[in-house]
Amino acid sequence: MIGRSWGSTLLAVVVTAALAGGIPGQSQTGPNQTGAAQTETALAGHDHLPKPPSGPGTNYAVDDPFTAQRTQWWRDDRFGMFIHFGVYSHLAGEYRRPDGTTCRDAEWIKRQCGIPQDEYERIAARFNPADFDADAIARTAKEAGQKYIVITSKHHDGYALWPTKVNRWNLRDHSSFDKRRDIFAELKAATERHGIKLGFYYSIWDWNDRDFADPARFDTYKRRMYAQLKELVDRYRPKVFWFDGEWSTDRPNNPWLTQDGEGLEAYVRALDPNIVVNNRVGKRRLSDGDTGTPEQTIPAAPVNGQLWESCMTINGTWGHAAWDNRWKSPVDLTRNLISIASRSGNYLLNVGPDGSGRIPQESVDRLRAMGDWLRQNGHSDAVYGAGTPGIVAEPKWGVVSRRGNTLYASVYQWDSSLTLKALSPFGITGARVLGSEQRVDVSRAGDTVTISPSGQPTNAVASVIAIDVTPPAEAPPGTGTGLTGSYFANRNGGGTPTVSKLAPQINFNWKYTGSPDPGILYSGFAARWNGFLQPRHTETYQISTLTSNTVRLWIDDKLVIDDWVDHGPVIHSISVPLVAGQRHKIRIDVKKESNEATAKLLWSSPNTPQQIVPVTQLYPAG
Ligand code: FHN
Repeated sequence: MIGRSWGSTLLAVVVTAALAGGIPGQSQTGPNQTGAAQTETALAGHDHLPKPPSGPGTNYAVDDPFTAQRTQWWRDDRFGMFIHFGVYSHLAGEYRRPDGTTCRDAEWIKRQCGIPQDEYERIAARFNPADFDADAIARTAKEAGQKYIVITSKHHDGYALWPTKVNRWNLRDHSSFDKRRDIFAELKAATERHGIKLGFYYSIWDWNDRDFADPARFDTYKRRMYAQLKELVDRYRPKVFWFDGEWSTDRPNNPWLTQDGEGLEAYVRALDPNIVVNNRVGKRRLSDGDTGTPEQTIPAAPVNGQLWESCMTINGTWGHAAWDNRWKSPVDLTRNLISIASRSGNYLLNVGPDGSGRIPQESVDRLRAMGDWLRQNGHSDAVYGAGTPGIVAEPKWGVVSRRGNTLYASVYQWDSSLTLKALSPFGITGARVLGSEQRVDVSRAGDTVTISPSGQPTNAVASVIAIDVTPPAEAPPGTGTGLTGSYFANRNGGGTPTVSKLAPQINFNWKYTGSPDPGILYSGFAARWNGFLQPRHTETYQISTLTSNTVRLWIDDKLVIDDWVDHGPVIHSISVPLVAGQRHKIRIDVKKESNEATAKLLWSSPNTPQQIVPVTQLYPAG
């Protein structure tokens, strides 16, 4: 791409230029009367832009999102509120063209209905969300049981909902709204009052910024984007950045590349290492960000290789559309939540406030109904902090989640005899229907568990039967220190390693510009890890490698994964019976041929939630 700079180069440019007291902006027409001076002023104010790590020796994998303290709240909370709100909300989903015809859409209405920029600016000038009530919004989320909120800070139309200084295309500078108000500051205060985390959606794709569509000036756009993200962090300390608009498309052309995602992710983590970042920071892959983003769909099983969150509309549109009455039922919405939690996922359920800033009553009613189920009978134990059971298969009559050594069978189709398929040995010490005194018998014959409630269901959405189980004792944590790492400044891993050092975990995301060691160029290298893997349970483990480029895995001298062809980020998995406490020999070979390099070793088992294999369970070669 002409004039494009990659990853760390750009970051250096952003830091250098800002530190030099200003970055040349692009004077633009319209509300973006972002004269160079204003851009420079706005960006020069960021003269302490963090300088993210980059270059040889950089590992962009900052931790294991499956187990990091940083993501613990996200993995426990399970249920969030998505909010799509902006100028498009003012149109309520319908645009009447000058010729009298009408066109319908929601947050894409400017592009899909061909609204000229000057006309859209006139519409924006009338936008006045005077009824935006942050406390009411936070209370609605709380009553629903939604533990975090992700609100659109800037959607594809480029319009910012906070008083950004990077341009004038925002709620403060281009609307009929009270210029003394800052709805994000109000929402930050309200969510804190109600114990709800706040995050921001931010669209990379920008229909408004002239530099976005110009390959020669895309970096100028990126500098503005970086500056806006820093404004959001400095002003509101978000817990989540939910990026979007990363896909290749036109009108305008979207030149976003995986290299851009590498730089953006590093930059956001340098702004605040605690922020949870979704995979649309890059190209929506397993090696991008912390969380996967299935949209309007629910994976049928736990996702291998990445935390995940299903985002979904509560009717049929993200932004407000007065004509959209495709409201999902409270039963379906609640069962979606329970099913998602039983597969170790999060549910980000959307509301689209209208042009005045109010959440439609139909949404409020459905969210309250979901909260009612969660509050009843302690049902929330089946969701918050719960995940895939591991030791039983998902039944047809409902779903099963697990917290510690309690299973929560959420029964959609009640019956006096409910069977489960056991996937590993475990005992049963008790069972109870939440909210009922009825007797429940649970028995096991082979791999069939039979649950026999004696009474009636307690709830039309889902009745929950808690079952206390006793899995086989696990071996104590190991005393491992990691695998022996051999790193080569060549692509074939031949000869003497350039660098040898202990690898506490196999959790490497070198991407384009990183490498195993400062002495190894990122243009091409090879790596080998040898040693022993020690499980804590005697059961069948799913051992997975998440790699970009090539991978070979041996366990007990048997080649079990072999993909020696240069590939993009993919996960390979193998089921292997392992013995608790026993040290199983392991060897992993990878090489970087081109593009980006990633190498992660994960495992899961009926009693081991998915994670990067921990250091305590890895031992160096002899
Ligand atoms: O184009 C957007 C769309 O408007 C909406 O924001 C959804 C929400 O995830 N994301 C994009 C479509 O994938």
